[in-house]
Amino acid sequence: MKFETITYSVDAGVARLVLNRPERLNSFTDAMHEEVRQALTALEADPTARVLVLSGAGRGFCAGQDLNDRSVASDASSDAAPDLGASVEKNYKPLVLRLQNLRMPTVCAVNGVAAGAGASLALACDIVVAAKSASFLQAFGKIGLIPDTGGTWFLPQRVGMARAMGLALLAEKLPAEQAAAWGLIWACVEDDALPATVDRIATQFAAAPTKALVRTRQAMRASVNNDLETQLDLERDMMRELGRSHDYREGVAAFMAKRAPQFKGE
Ligand code: T3D
Repeated sequence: MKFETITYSVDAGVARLVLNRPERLNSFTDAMHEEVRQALTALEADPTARVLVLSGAGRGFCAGQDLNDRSVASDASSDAAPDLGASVEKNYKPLVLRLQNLRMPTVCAVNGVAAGAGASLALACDIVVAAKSASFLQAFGKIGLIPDTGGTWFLPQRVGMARAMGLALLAEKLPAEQAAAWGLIWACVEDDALPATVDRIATQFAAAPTKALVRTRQAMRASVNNDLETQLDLERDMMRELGRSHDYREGVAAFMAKRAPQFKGE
């Protein structure tokens, strides 16, 4: 597919969506949101895709909303004042929900700074790997906003309330190494090792029992609101479903035969 602000491709089960406005640190315009929506629609309809890798072109991952993409009136009562709630409703909220509900795992390669909604976007992915020179910045506090795109949900859950509060209120860059040490992301690797590390994970996921991975994600996320008994019930129901799946039969058969499994993702 041909796009102006992103690139999108699928090869050997791996879908790659690259935010591609490097001169603006891949910040989001309305046009970019629209292209991301189109790419996700293509991805959802593609039976060959088994994993999504999200990354940014150039030196940054994503600087959140492009602050040039709208006129911000100095007078809040002016008709020209943008409705950021409408922007969140149309763009950022559906983006996070689509990623969270995707029928395949998602991997985010954070190659450089991830700021504002760009930081939240990374956290909306299942596995986040960052280059050592990358950083995470809750830039919202510097421009009079709150962490959106799920920021106020992801941050306290991943790093605890004290650190989440510090990150959001102080709006200081969190280096990737510290982000990994705090449990905000899965791993921080040397800059030149990022592509190979992400490729290794993507290749593994492209051959994995996809439905089981997606159910795992759903169960993990549901645990936030469930008591133990409800969670045990959920696990029972998912185990019942997966126990009837092709990939479970194949996984056990391959184990018994001491061969590599050929999962179909179903
Ligand atoms: O719809 C809605 O508005 C609601 C949703 C809001 C969600 C949000 O994401 S709000 C938060 C928006 N993002 C920010 O506030 C981050 C702004 N950017 C920065 O703070 C810094 O650029 C960074 C810390 C990310 C990186 O700093 P640095 O020094 O490495 O790079 P730089 O020189 O600041 O940026 C390079 C260029 O990208 C520069 O352009 P220039 O001067 O070379 O022509 C800069 O203006 C541009 N750029 C970076 N971020 C944005 C941007 N242009 C527009 N919008 C940006 N967000």
